[in-house]
Amino acid sequence: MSKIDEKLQPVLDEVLRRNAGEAEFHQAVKEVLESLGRVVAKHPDYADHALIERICEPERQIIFRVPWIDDDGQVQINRGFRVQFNSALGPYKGGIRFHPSVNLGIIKFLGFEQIFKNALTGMPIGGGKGGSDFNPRGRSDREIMRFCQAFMLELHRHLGEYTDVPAGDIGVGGREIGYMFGQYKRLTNRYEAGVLTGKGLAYGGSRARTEATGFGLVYFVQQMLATKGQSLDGKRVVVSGSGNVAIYAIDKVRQFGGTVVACSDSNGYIVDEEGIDLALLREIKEVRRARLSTYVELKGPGARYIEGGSIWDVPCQIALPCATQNELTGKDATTLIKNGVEVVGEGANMPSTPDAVDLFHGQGVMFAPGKAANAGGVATSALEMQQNASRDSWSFEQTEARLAQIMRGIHDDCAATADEYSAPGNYVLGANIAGFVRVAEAMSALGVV
Ligand code: NDP
Ligand code: 2IT
Repeated sequence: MSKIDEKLQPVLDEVLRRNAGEAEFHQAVKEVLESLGRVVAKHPDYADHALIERICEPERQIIFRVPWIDDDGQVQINRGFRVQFNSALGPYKGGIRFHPSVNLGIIKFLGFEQIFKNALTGMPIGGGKGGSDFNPRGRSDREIMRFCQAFMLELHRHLGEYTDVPAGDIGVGGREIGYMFGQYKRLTNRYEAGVLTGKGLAYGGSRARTEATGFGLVYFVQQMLATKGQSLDGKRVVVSGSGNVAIYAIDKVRQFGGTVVACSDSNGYIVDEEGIDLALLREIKEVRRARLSTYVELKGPGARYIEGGSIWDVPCQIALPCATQNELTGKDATTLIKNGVEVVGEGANMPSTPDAVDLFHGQGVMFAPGKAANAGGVATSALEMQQNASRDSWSFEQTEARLAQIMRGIHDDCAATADEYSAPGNYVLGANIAGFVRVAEAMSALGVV
């Protein structure tokens, strides 16, 4: 288990003191600081001018009230957040999450991870994240629209294609981005396409953005397997979640010859030994917006639904957690290892707990951290911004080819950095250091701001 360097311990202590009670934010900062000991030993100048302390402190944090009226005419109050974490490399960039669990600590952890992820893409984007504790579950389409409009009524004054460019995350997909873009356009009287990404193709979206995170994750896993002379062909795979990232990870695994035998939602998981029927899954999640248990009713015998429990009990060679933070614990890791898991690739942000990551490293399981493996989504968002800036629209093939190339680049960058810092095969260290160095170079050049 990596330990924090004694020079960096005071930085962590200060983060813990200043951000009391924000457990997920503490977890994300600690993991990065544990990787940076080797960097400051080699390049002490990166610790000058409180550079690392500044990286841990958001440039700006916005919290606001979101009042809206539900279908029964009742006034509802939610809380909105946008944490503009770091703009050394470009405008703040990162998704918006609508989920009842959202609080400031969660948005800060996500914003902090986003800084390094976005740096790894090599694109000119800074790091940020936003969201609300609004629960979209069971809300009508009109309620979703009114909430998105109320949310944007405050948020719009903090955004702009050169300032801050949100996208989707949990609970925010194409529908919500459309309503937010419509409201931004109305409020500003500007058709500023580059202010949001994940837009529909009818109004400035990019082909392959919907698929990008899941596809990118599988490209990353393919690269890892290739270092051992292996491929996805014939592999047995388990994917948690059944949302945007999970669906397109399942799609790409199948294209590469693997079989995904299980996926989940927050109520339970399904097992289908024939391989998840993707058309059926998409119909249930994207069209009907129904619960995953519906799959078994529609598919009939052969598929099983298990209420509650852990999807990680299902034996597999490749595990792709694509639901949420800390969904894969040390206990789950022990089960996966016992069942012969070979590769774990994080599609979600920080889905594995620190003890799970230690177990994977200790047992020689190849492990891809989310900030590298799920970077294909935000990278394709940056390609959407490029298309918007040049008023162009690329083909699916061209966009996906760029995505594949970017994922290969991130993989090779992480692997080479891990080698350089005497930790071959440690993609966590590689990702944290490679991302950090890029941000640190820019921050040093920009002075104390
Ligand atoms: P979606 O809202 O499309 O899907 C989320 C899935 O995860 C659903 O199946 C949901 O189940 C499940 N889930 C959410 N919260 C919980 C929870 N607390 N416990 C158990 N299951 C849960 O979101 P995305 O697919 O977009 O996001 C999934 C993950 O990927 C998140 O960590 C996100 O930050 C990350 N990510 C997303 C990117 C993107 O481009 N969308 C890019 C990079 C990372 P249920 O329906 O029951 O809530
Ligand atoms: O976590 C993430 O990288 C995202 N939710 C996507 C962010 C983006 O701006 O596309």
